[in-house]
Amino acid sequence: MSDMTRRHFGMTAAATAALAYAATAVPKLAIGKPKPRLLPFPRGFIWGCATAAYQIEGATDIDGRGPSIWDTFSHTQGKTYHGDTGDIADDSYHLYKDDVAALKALGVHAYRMSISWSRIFPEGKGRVNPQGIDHYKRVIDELLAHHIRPFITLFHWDLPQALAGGWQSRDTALAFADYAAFVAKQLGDRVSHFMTTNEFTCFTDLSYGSGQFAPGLRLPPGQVNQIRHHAILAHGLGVQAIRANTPKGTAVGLAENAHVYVPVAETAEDIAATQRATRDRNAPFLTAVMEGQYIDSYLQQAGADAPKVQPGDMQAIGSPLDFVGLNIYTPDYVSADQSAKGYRVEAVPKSYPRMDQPWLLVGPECMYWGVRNVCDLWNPKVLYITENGCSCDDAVTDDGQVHDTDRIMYLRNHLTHLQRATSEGYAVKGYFQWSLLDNFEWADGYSKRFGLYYVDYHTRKRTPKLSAYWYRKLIESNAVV
Ligand code: PNW
Repeated sequence: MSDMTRRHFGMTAAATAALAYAATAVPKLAIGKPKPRLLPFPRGFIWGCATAAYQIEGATDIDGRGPSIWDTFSHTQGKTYHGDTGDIADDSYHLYKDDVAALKALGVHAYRMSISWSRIFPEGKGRVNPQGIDHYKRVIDELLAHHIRPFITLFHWDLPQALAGGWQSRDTALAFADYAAFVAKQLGDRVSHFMTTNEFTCFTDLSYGSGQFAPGLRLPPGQVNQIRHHAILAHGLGVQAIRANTPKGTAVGLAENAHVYVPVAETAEDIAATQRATRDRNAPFLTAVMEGQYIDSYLQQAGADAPKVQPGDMQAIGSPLDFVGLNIYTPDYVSADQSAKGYRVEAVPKSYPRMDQPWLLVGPECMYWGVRNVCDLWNPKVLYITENGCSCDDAVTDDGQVHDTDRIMYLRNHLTHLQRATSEGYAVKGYFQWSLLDNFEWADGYSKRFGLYYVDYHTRKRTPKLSAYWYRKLIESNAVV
């Protein structure tokens, strides 16, 4: 230990020597002993992969599908990287049997996929397109034939273009409930888990506020707050519609990318601060859903821009859930302070490590703290990690393989921290890696690869990356490997 370090930790020379002795002595004692199974997950833990319709299906013009706002947006000049669109994507609409075989090869127990609303209701409401629902029945039956459980997301951002006003209109929440009721009735005999919506912020704030996602509007905060309200109302009405149209025992939840706060130090003060931050900063979305109310700090901050709420809305929004799905990628760090709020969210230093994506900060403790803070605040019955993964600069090398050791590093570290949550008894029951395949990464088009399988966008050939072999081993062992 250098003098510098010793001084930094305020240690005496004797203490330093003792530490040095312990460091050499401990490994020696372990030699020759049988190795315990490191970091096991509970029995029955569900391992899966996730995708979303517009990102993988292609076939946008086929079998009666109506256009969605992502067709319009991606075909608008300058909105996506290189003008990429989901017109073909992974062509999973046609190649779904290959996708199921890919899932089977990984040994997953479950597959989280979404349904394209405009395949079922080409105009968003009213007329049903039977070919749309038939397609999903075929996909789901293929999964079931291979003993893979479908987890169905009803809305993953591809809103039917025909719905006038999109999420600006309260009617869209009502149309969503009708769509949810129809799909639940059609698929409830073979699907045990439904999620209403995916990631409120992305289809409200990023779509109508900053404009980086479809429909690409930049509206003032008051209007965005109203749009947020319509989104969580759609979720709440959707929960009721699914319940009313499925057999008893069907599990209903959502998939939400709540902000996750990691304590700077694992002390009582900083931990309490992360809880305050979690409740406060997720106020328009997860907090409202879990508590059935907008908390005072949100309403005060919004002032005249607060959402207009109709009688019964908050009750629907707070409909009890069977599970909460968390999409967890990245942390924010929080410490306790003397402010009225009682916490400070730390700014992100320029040198903070990232994966191949500017927003993808590497902080695997977010897995543990995301689960813990949500459980400690709201005690949901069950949690699933409905997404976690990263984009990497993947390339097929001369040996025909993709050696994505950086993805393995990212996933292994996140799962190590998730294992901590399960070992402490938090009710997290499953994990869905994002994503099975490289796919259309929204405004980033095909420039960002998140898959366990590499997709050649000329041939649609799928090649398992090194991380796919690793994930299979992890599932086989039900432990971090
Ligand atoms: C999620 N951010 O999106 C979505 O659910 C997926 O469809 C997507 O492909 C995946 O994560 C990877 O991006 C996010 O800016 C988009 O922090 C943006 C952010 C987070 C999640």
